[in-house]
Amino acid sequence: MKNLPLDHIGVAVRNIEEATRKYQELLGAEILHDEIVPSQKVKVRFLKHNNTKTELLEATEESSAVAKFLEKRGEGLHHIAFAVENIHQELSRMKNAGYQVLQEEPVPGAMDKLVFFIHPKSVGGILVEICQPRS
Ligand code: CMX
Repeated sequence: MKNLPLDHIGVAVRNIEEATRKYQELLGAEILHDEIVPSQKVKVRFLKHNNTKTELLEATEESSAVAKFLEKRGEGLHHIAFAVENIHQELSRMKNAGYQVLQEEPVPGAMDKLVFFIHPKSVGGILVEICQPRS
């Protein structure tokens, strides 16, 4: 089995601009990419610091998973994302291994990737995203 590389860390924030200022001041992060992801009801900003990426997530609708997270838990670590080469195969493998996969099929995510998520209750309290570039 492959040793999956970290793709990014997702952080739920109430205000992307305010969070960006802190990450820039504290870590010297650079803005890499801004996007609205309708399927996830979020506005995201990817920050790059050296060879790591942080995805800041702001909810665009009250029904967004991120809005619910902020209401219940406040700002903080939302998910950790790992990159794969065959996302359909990984979804089946993880589901068959008994992990609570939250999508039947991979869905479109930010930065033109296909993604699926594994419930935090399956992974010691951390929401895990699995992603793969579409092209
Ligand atoms: N990390 C850790 N724990 C989390 C969590 C998270 N991100 N989100 C919810 N939880 C916890 C809740 O605090 C709650 O814990 P307790 O039972 O101890 O109180 C429990 O999980 C709730 O679970 P639930 O009732 O099954 O589910 P929710 O309605 O709260 O939704 C989840 C949680 C993970 C199923 C939902 O957020 C989801 O489907 N997420 C995947 C999609 C997503 O997050 N999209 C936004 C990001 C998109 C992007 O990166 O582009």
